[in-house]
Amino acid sequence: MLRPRSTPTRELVNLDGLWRFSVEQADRPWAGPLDTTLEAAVPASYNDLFTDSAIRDHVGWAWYQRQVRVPRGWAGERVVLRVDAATHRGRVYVDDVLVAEHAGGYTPFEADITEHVRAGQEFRLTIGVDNELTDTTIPPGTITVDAGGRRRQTYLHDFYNYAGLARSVWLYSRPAVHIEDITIVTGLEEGTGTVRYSVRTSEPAPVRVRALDATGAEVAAADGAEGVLRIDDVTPWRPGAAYLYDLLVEVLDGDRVADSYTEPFGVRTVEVRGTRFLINGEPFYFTGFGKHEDTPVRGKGHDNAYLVHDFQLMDWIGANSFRTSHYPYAEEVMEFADRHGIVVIDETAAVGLNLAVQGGLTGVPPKPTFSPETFGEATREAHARAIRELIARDKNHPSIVMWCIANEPSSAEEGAREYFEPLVELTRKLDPTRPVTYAAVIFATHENDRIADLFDVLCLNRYYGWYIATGDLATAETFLERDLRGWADKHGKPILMSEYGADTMPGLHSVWDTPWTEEYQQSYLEMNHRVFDRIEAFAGEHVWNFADFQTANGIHRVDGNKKGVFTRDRRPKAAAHALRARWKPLAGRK
Ligand code: BDP
Repeated sequence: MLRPRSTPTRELVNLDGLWRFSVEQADRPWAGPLDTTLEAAVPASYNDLFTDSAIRDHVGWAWYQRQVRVPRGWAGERVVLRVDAATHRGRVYVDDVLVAEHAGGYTPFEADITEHVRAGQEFRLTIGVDNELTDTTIPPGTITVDAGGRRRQTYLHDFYNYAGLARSVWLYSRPAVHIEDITIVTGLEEGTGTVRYSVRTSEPAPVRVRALDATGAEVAAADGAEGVLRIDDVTPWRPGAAYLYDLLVEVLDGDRVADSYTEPFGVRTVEVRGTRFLINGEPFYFTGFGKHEDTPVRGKGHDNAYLVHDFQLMDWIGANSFRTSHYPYAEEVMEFADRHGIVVIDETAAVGLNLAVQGGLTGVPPKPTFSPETFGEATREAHARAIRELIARDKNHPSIVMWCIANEPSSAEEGAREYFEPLVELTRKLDPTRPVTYAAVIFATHENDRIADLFDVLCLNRYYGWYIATGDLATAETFLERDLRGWADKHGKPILMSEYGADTMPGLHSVWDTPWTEEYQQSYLEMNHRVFDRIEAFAGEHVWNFADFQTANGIHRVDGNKKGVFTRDRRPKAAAHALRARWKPLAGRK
């Protein structure tokens, strides 16, 4: 799905701002003006905006509404409404007419509303957003009713169930005959870049494409909806040294340009060879974080100030990459990574497909994770849709080097292989060019995991010294090394530590190995690094987490998860300086 852009043939109106808001009309299909005095900011999760816990803990539909005027110059154009994300399910009404419905809280959807609006006139736009999670949503969850008759949402993932319109809403115009999709796959042959492109149009029409370099000079051109461009003396896209070209695509109607759209791209290759992860044929060692979209007040609301600042901090600390744990991030984030040479592992929202975590450290599930009664056919369908939509949205970003299709599924359980095999196949069919991975939970060992061989890279989440051998780093070091060597010996694939971390209260200190202190977080990370450096197959390290983040209430959480190397307001804990000392020089060494 193309991102809405202003082009010579398309106009764009951003609908962010203050919208009327209500959770009162709960589950009623919407009709009519909203009776409310509340206003909610868009983009932002609604939960933390208000002081009312009934809104924060609301389970079900919430309603956003505003008036929108269609620009008067749009007569004769198609008018499209685009919602970047409605978490987790969205319904869009133009006046009283339902024009779009979409499930999946982190991918965009749009509706052609031409038949329902008039250029120059206003319409009432209402967006309903449902935050419910069930056995058949991605991510999954369970709704219970408490003693007081209130509905409660529980879930198996460790971040707060923020909901609402956390990303932008757009109105744009496009011509009747238009470009629907563009796919770009690049290759490098000596000094020449190959750009395989394919353009889908709304109806058969001649297509012309031109590749422009960063100065706007044309470096290749072709006619036809599919083909290969060759760029001599190409400047590749490199980690830390981004270079972007533009693909200018035009649909022709005789001599007239009916539609025009520019898609940026970078020329780079990605490959797994033995235990190495190669970008442009050169070994790449990941340093960085699992992140979250999470800030005070906004919840998961996209914010360009935090975007810039987070990337500044990542640069300061020597991080060359991150994983979009545990859902696709805003498209602005992906584009920023493209422009600044930051490497991304792009993850679906399939987090919590694991009932074994309910068994605590025994790892024994109270009921099977993969079964028709728990996560079955319908869950897998929703999961497949999440994969399709992620790849459809993100396939052209050079920064994205790998798809991560699930976080910590119960991969040691019966049924895991049957559940995952078709999903891995689907991912490879949709994008044969990028490696595929999943992040393996600590209960999945090299001995009992049933799915690792289906994937290209072993991403392991390990917490020795935190959840296991708490406060005993010597024992933790032995456990960790044994665990990692087992995986390395068995699979001969690159290993990336996709999560390791220790909760840390800023300002708490000790001369001993005391969990929660700043010193302990540092010693914990150092212990991990000693082990990584002894294992040949290591291809990278992503600390959990970049910053502290909000979670559901729980006795093991102190106003959220405190494993951040930065606090929630982005101040460094002591470990940040230690990581910086390791990572800054690493770039040249590994
Ligand atoms: C891992 C999860 C991550 C959690 C983390 C933790 O992948 O989402 O936040 O543990 O416990 O199991 O801090």
